[in-house]
Amino acid sequence: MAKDMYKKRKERKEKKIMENNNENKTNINWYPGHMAKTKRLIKENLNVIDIIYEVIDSRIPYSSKIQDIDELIGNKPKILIMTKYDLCDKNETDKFIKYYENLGYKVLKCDLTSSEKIDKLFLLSNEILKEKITKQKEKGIKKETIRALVVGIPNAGKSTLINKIVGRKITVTGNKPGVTKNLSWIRVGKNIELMDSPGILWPKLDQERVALNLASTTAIKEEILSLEDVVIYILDFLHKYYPDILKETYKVEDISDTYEVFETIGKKKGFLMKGGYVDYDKVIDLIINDIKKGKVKGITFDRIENVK
Ligand SMILES: Nc1nc2c(ncn2[C@@H]2O[C@H](COP(=O)(O)OP(=O)(O)OP(=O)(O)O)[C@@H](O)[C@H]2O)c(=O)[nH]1
Ligand SMILES: [Mg+2]
Repeated sequence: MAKDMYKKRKERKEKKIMENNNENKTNINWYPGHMAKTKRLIKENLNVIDIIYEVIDSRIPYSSKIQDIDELIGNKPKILIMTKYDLCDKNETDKFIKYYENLGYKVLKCDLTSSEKIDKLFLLSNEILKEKITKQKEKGIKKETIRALVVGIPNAGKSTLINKIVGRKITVTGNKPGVTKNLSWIRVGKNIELMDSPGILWPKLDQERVALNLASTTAIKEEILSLEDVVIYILDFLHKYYPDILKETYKVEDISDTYEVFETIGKKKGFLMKGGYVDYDKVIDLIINDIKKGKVKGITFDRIENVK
């Protein structure tokens, strides 16, 4: 029964691949209305915003960067905040930090779950805005409040960042995309205001690898890519770049037969259905959750050599 199930799945997958090959490979055209709305609202609010805090996920330092962000935010001063640094492969992610710094970005890496304060963000913000504030003072304009817009893809940690800055849970967070629904101003102390925003993506997820990376880190929902495809991608990726993590976590070395891998993991975990067959869906959920909850960490899904 389990084998039949697997066969059916495999056939479905192969059919899908054939269809994709016939049609221009990946054609994931997914852009919900609320993202278009968020972009419009950001544009409308831009004139009162002094600085942009662009939040990206350290595990996908390329895939989580909104492609058309500069078209959206113009040439406003900005800081690139790399969250989840505790979960990434520092060696690989640091290459991206250098890359972005070379492009002129101010980059701040952080673990928002740690107790460490994030004062550096304000020092950096003041440093970046110093000239503007001085100029305005000369013109007789007293700048009372710095307004920062927090922007990024879904689930990157925007609301968690705001809670950390404020020092309490002022906005709702959650390990799934689409938690924040509206734009809202949050006052921090006397002279800083932050604007939280719902996650946005680019209209076309036209690079398959980017789409899979986003799904692997729970930035896009299941309806866009099947969890099974995502898990097969994760296993392949671990096998290629992190064989030790694969071996240590799942006691698996050879992944040439996905069916065997699911069997091995399922049996070890006791994910058995009636008749002793392995429940593949449970195996799939396990792997997705291990990445999502940071049980499997030290992984960066992007590679600098793939940046176009
Ligand atoms: N380990 C770790 N987890 C983090 C970090 N930052 C955020 N998270 C977790 O990531 C998940 C998503 O965080 P949110 O702040 O809700 O993300 P968001 O960008 O506001 O997401 P949306 O509102 O859905 O767009 C939460 O479970 C956070 O606890 C970090 O630096 N390290
Ligand atoms: Mg949020």
